[in-house]
Amino acid sequence: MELLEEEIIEKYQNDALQIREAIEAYQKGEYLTIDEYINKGKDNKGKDNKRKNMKISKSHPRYESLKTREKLVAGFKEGYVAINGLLAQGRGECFDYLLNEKTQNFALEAERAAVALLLLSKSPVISVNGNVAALCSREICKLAKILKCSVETNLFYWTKEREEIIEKILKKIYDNILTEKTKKIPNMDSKRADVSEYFYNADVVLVPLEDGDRAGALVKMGKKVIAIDLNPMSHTSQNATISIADNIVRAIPNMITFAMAMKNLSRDELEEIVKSFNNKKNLMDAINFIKGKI
Ligand code: PTJ
Repeated sequence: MELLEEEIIEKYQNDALQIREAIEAYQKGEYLTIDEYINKGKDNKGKDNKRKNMKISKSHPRYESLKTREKLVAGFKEGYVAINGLLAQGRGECFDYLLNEKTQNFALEAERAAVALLLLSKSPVISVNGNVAALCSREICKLAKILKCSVETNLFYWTKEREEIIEKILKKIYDNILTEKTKKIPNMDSKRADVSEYFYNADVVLVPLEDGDRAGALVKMGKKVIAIDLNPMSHTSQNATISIADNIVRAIPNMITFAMAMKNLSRDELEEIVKSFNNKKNLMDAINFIKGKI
């Protein structure tokens, strides 16, 4: 491999798409900087001239899914969705297709149990990354308000700029946003380890759309972890206390409905809902459903 290609890989780090485009551009003699790459669909006034005629027809069979993609692309252009967030959505879509792009009964049960656990919690926190912010900031804040949860950003592809944009979006909607990252989750190397003291001490945390080592590390700290991940086989789904195999754009509105209906239940009733939920069985139901589709 030529030295410049190594430099490109070094420069773009984890961004496989940017690496490939940059190497191809370099081979054609037109090497792009990150800013040029991001702005190349814009005219000289910064307006998007590449996609402005793109309209999604409501009659399209995958209208909802295409609309969801557009939200992520908009978040990417606004600078707070990581480019890898677009890849993550593709990963999720593949599983959503196998789940008939619908909330299945096992997901609904997990959503109900998750709401019960959050209502029982003394110090619940909802974690928000770039994808979550683009797909459902408003709904996350609505759920947090009903359940009296704090909300905190947590980014895998961390940059100060992205963190600040997401915090600004959330603060416009909700007043309980935690921003001081003074603690580290033990035994974790990535930036995902950085959390507020409140998160560090939280008893229940909702961590949507993140796969890796954090859910396991949080469980080891003694926390109850709720995951939302379309892939029931992901590390996060497998490690969580309650794993919701559903698209976040459906899961959070369902949880809002449950929260409104359940917020006046007694602790005994909520405990009964949590006790009767079996996460291992629920995950197997999700995996068997997917198997049945293949
Ligand atoms: O904003 P950042 O920097 O924190 O980055 C966010 C992403 C999502 C890019 C980052 O957390 C990441 O790389 O995540 P992974 O490891 O790709 O895991 C994301 C998981 O979420 C995968 O298991 C997907 O199946 C799942 N997923 C993707 N989109 C959805 C989803 N689950 C539910 N609803 C979705 N819309």
